Amino acid sequence: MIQFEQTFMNFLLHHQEKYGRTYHFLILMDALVSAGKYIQHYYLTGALKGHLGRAGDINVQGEEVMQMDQIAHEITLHYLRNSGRVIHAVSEESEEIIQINPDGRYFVYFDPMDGSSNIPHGLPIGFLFGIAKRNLEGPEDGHLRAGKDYIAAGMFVIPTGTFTLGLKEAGTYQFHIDETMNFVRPRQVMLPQDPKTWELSFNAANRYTYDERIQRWITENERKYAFRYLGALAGDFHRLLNNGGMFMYPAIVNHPNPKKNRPEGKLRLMYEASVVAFICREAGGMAVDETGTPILEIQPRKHHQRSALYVGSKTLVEEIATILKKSG
Ligand code: FDP
Repeated sequence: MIQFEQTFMNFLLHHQEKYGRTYHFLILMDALVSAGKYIQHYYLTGALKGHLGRAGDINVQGEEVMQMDQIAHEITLHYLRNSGRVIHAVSEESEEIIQINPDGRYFVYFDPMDGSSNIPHGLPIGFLFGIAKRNLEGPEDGHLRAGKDYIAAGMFVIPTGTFTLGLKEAGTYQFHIDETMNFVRPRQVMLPQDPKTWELSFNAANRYTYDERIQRWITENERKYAFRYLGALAGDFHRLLNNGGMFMYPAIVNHPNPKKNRPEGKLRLMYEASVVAFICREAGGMAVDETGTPILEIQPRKHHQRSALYVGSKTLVEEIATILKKSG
């Protein structure tokens, strides 16, 4: 018996109709989903083509390998340009802000290949993006948007073939890629309330470099939860959304080699932390930085700004925020 599935595009068309929205967003989303599929394809075949190597690697033909993160960046830019809807884009792979179309309607902030340590092994990586809309009431100054001003944020887990999309005040949905390369079977995701399935996710090797208050919290609470860490934000966050708990990448402030401290955190605010914070809010959770400030409230000062991140089930993140707000 054939099982007919609802496609992502069909889901989105109905969403736009229900909320009386324009077709412009559909065109932009079509571009991002096309990019997601192409990146998926290149990643799946990357080992055979020698694309999963490290920078400067030479393939069997003696040519310098084009790196997967660069390929993913080029693919995404191609589709964003083609959509005609994007004013400018910020990409992890480009030092400068990429000006595209002054008459566009949206700003797109993206990381086309997140979780680089997994690339040489073909293990899951992420393609993350946040979308904000231009000022439609008056002149647009192109300033960088805070997460609270995003209208949508999404995450492809590649090559697993899952796509998660948070839509402003309308929820978070997950889709799976099918044999025809369509994302299908929308399912609304809410973080589970019951702590039974909750997990903690952080790089345990960094544990003794965290602020003492965070170290203490870990010692007092870790036995209550299972521990999981893949080393790619998209994969770790995907688990978290379904199981609940907390992912954290705290500031590094007690490294034995002070030069290796990262008081601002490691993850990027605009296309990593704010993306998962937005998706999480739409799924009933929250996210804060090292000062306990909600990630979505942080106004970026620069496009590659870093931030510490605590994201997940509200009660856990609120507990951490209370600790972080008290002076050390
Ligand atoms: P990566 O450096 O491997 O690209 O921000 C990038 C990121 O991966 C996240 O995807 C991931 O959660 C984190 O950094 C992993 O960092 P550690 O290797 O320090 O744990």
